[in-house]
This record gives sequence, structure tokens and C-alpha cells, in this order.
Amino acid sequence: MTTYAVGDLQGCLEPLKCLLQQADFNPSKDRLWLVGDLVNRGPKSLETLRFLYKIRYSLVFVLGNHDLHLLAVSSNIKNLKKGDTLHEILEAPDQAKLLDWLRQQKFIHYDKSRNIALVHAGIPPHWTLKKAMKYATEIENALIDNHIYAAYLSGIDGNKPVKLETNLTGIARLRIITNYFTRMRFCTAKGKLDLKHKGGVDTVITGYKPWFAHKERKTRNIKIIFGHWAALEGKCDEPDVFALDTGCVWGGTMTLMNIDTGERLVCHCKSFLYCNTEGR
Ligand SMILES: [Mn+2]
Repeated sequence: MTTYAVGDLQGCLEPLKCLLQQADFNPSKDRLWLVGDLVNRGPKSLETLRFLYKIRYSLVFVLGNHDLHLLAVSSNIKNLKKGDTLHEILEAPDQAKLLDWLRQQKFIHYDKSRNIALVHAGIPPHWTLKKAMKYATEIENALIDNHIYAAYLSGIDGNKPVKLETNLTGIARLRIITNYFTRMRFCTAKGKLDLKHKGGVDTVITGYKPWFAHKERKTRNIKIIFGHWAALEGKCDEPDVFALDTGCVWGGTMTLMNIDTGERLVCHCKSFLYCNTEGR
């Protein structure tokens, strides 16, 4: 049994299949971890979800910002945005089954035996793993609770507040926790977010650093696998932090990593003519 992790799919099914074939992936034996953003901007969001649903017992995954956007759009809570490629899912006869399944997923997965956490964007530097697990539960509960679901999804857009203050309550609290897990790139040592900059690690914002680069980061005792940040091109100099988004949907590559050996396989997405140059 081998466990692999793959970067952001965003509806790019052929590159995923290419990687699974290269790895000789067997769903009855092996396991596949996904960093989230399974859908949107790419060409085959519906087929990707259907493919993953079929092998759902072999999967572990966390939700990304695009997955949350899909849930909001499909519940008529939000409108489609320019560049969204979610139309097919919204018209699919099996959408309820697929979306229900998405709704039940987590924002962090921690594998105790390997001491590895899987998240979409990251874990802010001032949080311990224990805190991250606790905060993730708050938004996971909001997602599955029929009384809070609509309010949660309609209230999570926005860049404020920039920090989780302990006394913060209500939708603002759920929004900042969601932004940490699904949209974070740069922040201060105390977890103040900058959600505007999307460049690489050399982007200079005074007082801010990539979330993983803070010296006093409280998760230095665990391994972390994440996606979301295509500008990193899969490179992260921090020991035990693994960036897997290599920008497939933007004409880059898709990356699959054996989580025990660190060995990586790459599929060049341009060969599938799925290069998407629309805005992110
Ligand atoms: Mn993302």
C-alpha cells in the first residue's frame, strides 16, 4: 500500500489520470490525498468529481476555496464568477450526491502515524496543530449543520477581519478561520493575513512572510502538505513543508508525491492543451 498526495486539480482530469497511471495507482490498495480545489477554472470539473467519487474510499482530502465556491453557487447562495467552469456540475443529475459528499469533507487531515498534516492553503504560524484541529472543527460543523450552512457560505467572502481575535464570534470568526485554511499565503508572525499578494516567496511586504517561513512557527514539529499557491511552483525551502500546487490549470504541471519517500512525479499539462489563461 502506497500513499500519494496530489496538488490542486481544478478540473484537470487527464493530467490526474496520467499521474495515477505513471504511479501504477491501485484504488483497492493505495491511498490518494488531495490538497483541495478539485474543481473550477479547468475543463472537466464534473468528470473530475465523478471520477473521484468512484474511488472515494481510497481518498483523503481537504476543501479549498474553489470547492467552497462551488458549494455556494450550487446552493444559489452566490453567482458564478467570470472564468468559472462549474456550469456542468450545476446541471448534472447526480449533483446532489456529489455536493453532499463535498460538504462532509474536512479542512485539515492529520495522520498521526506519519505526523503529517494535509491542508489546502496552510496553518498560520501562531497556531499549534491542536489549535488548528479545533478551529477546523468549527468550520466543518458550520458546513454540515443545515441551520448554519447558508449563512456560513454566504458570509465567508471577504478579506476581513485580518486576524482571529480570541473573542471574535459569529460569521466573522468563521470567515477568518476559513481564510486561514483555504486562502492564506502571506501573514505576520502573529497571523495577520495579507490576502492581496499572490506572487512567490520573494514578494516583499514589510512585516509579512509566507505562512510557513516564520521562525517561531508552532507547527515546526510536524510535516505539512499544502497546495493553493501556484506561484511557488512546488518549491518550498522549509524542511518538512511540501508545496504541491504546480499550476496545472494555468498551463504548468500537476504534481504527485509519494508521501513516505517524497518522490515526485510530474505531468506536463500543456500536452493536454488545458492551459487556462483567464484570471485566477
Ligand atoms: Mn486554492
